[in-house]
Amino acid sequence: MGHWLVTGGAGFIGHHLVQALLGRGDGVVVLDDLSAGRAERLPAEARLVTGDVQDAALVAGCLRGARGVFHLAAIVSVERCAQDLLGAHRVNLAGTLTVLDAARRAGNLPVVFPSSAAVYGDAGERTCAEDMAPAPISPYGADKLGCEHHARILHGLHGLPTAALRLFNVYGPGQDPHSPYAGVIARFLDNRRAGRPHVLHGDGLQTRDFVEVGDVVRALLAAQDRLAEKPRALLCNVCTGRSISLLDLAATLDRLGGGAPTPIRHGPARPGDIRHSRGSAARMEASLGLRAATTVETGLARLL
Ligand code: UD2
Repeated sequence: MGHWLVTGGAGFIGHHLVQALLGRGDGVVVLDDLSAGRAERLPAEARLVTGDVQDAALVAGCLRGARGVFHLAAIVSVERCAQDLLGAHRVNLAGTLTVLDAARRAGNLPVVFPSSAAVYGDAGERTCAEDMAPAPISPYGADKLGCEHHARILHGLHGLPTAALRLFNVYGPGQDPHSPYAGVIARFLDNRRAGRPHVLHGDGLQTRDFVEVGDVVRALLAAQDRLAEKPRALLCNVCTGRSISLLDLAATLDRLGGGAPTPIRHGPARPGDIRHSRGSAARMEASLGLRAATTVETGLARLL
């Protein structure tokens, strides 16, 4: 059996996936430009190739003898994608197209990649299900939607097996709280440790569907298993189906962590912030045979 190529394998989700693959005895090649990822968190058994996913020859080289691809390399910050439109578009869309094309040329190797809840845009109070018309409101979401289309089209044209997983708000160990684009849970935990107040953007009543990184890794692996059973173009949410407000998140942290509650300040609302985000987990259960088992309470308790 050949190795797995994991692009972005030195990143937050990527390094958890690499550990899971190595843990079951699989070979792994990581392609990462280390712009956000960190080489030191990769186990020694993973072979690291430092470079750009837009480099077709490099990607082709990494795929020699491979059995499939997990394509996680991306600029994941919604804000940064809006500031650096072309740069982020090249990495997120052209980078994905480079990987899909290389996988096709290498003999239709299966490609699993994260899409995002961002493709739904602002769905109001509705639960986001895959049969809803996507309506991204950010360049990041538009590029992720473009990746989904290309994956489905290459499956139709050439039979390339692909799976696009629409990740909701992912959290867990190893998420860098100091990046300006850190997720809210990493930031709240860091505030708590440092004795700093939480700054809520707006009233704090916005809600999110928080999914633990271990569940995301299980979904990525299950998607690859489904593609091995039968070539197809899979598309599904990875979420818990439940959402909580930021105020409730802060209160839950206080309750689980004990000690003095972390004070809360309210700042201006973040421009373009989505008010509510909750996914339907029905298709994930039906097509991946998987449920996001970790509740926010359990996930937070582990992080504390
Ligand atoms: C998440 C994803 C993003 C994209 C998007 C899709 C993360 C880190 N980002 O963006 O990649 O998939 O969903 O819609 O998961 N907030 C505060 N105070 C803070 C930090 C955040 O109030 O100190 C608020 C923020 O304004 C937002 C919520 O917390 O309302 C969640 O923010 P986030 O940056 O963790 O994630 P989000 O949903 O913007």
